[in-house]
Amino acid sequence: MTPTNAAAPPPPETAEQLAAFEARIAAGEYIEPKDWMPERYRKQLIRMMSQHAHSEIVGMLPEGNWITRAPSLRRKMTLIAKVQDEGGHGHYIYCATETLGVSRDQMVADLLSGKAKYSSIFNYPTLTWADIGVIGWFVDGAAIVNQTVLAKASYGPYARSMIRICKEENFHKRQGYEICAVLASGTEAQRAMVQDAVNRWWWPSLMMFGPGDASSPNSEELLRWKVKRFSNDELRQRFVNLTVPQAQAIDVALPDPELRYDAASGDWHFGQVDWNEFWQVVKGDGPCNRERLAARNKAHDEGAWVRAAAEAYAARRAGAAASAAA
Ligand code: FAQ
Repeated sequence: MTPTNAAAPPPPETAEQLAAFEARIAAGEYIEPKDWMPERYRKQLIRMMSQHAHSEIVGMLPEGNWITRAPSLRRKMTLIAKVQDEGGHGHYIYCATETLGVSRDQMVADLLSGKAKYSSIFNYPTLTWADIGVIGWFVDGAAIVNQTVLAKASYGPYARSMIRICKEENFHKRQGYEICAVLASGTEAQRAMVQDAVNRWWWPSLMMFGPGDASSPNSEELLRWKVKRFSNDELRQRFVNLTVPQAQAIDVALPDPELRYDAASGDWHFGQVDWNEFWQVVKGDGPCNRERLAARNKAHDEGAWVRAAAEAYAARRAGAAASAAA
């Protein structure tokens, strides 16, 4: 027997529907929630956007860890604002994902059970204050490279959610780079601290762009449907090209002996990413995967009373509105 709450299976897709959809994509049109879309497009978007939203939420944890230990009031205020922004980004993207017919409860349940993925980068620990600078510089810097392009993704709600997010990420990157610049021009100990953080975060930041193009099963479809506009390797290269001069400007070394400028291509050639480490982290066995999931579950459990109170309030208001209308 079909469970009463099971969603009806989508009707079969016709060749005409698919052709009309592909033509809209080819013409550069945005696809909106009520438009017809292939089931596979909807599923790919739910996968990618929910992972993105989870990343923003889990991404609050490594930096949140330093709010109580920020070295000055100015730094503390900036960090609180940044971490709050990331929470906001998660919520925009969850809202945008809900337009595809998946509930927020389902997405959150998948995160909390460990079923859903989130960005590998947030499974690394923040050991010193310099890590906060380097996260802003590298992690938000990488996010900007990726998300500026997603602001032109073919799905309207996703593209639009990226516009404000990118503006805020720009501020995050600047504050992070400024922390690094100050430390890099400070005492010997401060210089050593920022260099150590750069050494630890550089390679995991390059992993944020996903596996190399030859090992990226989703890219072909996402590029065809203009959700992605550039491949994982193209965006990784763009990030390296942007970041090398920034490191040079503050006299910090990037931990890659193979890094060299290639005049012919105009690119900075870089060494081999450790893909074994990447897959280990993605599969749940990174330095902080368990800690991150435990923290999200604890926050969810401790927030149960807020959800219950909000529901009771909404029910009371609905009751009051019904009696006023009667
Ligand atoms: N971590 O076939 P592909 C931020 C998975 S936001 C974990 O290449 P795709 C802001 C991938 O899901 C950071 N898993 O996948 C911030 C797939 O598995 P599946 C998040 C990864 O989708 C800053 C499998 O590997 N940004 O940082 C990763 O075509 C500071 C095969 O990969 C976004 O999510 C990874 N790094 O390309 C917040 C941007 N890479 O699902 C707080 C949107 C790949 O088939 C503090 N997403 N995988 O089981 C994207 O642009 C794409 O989804 C990629 C991956 C590029 C991440």
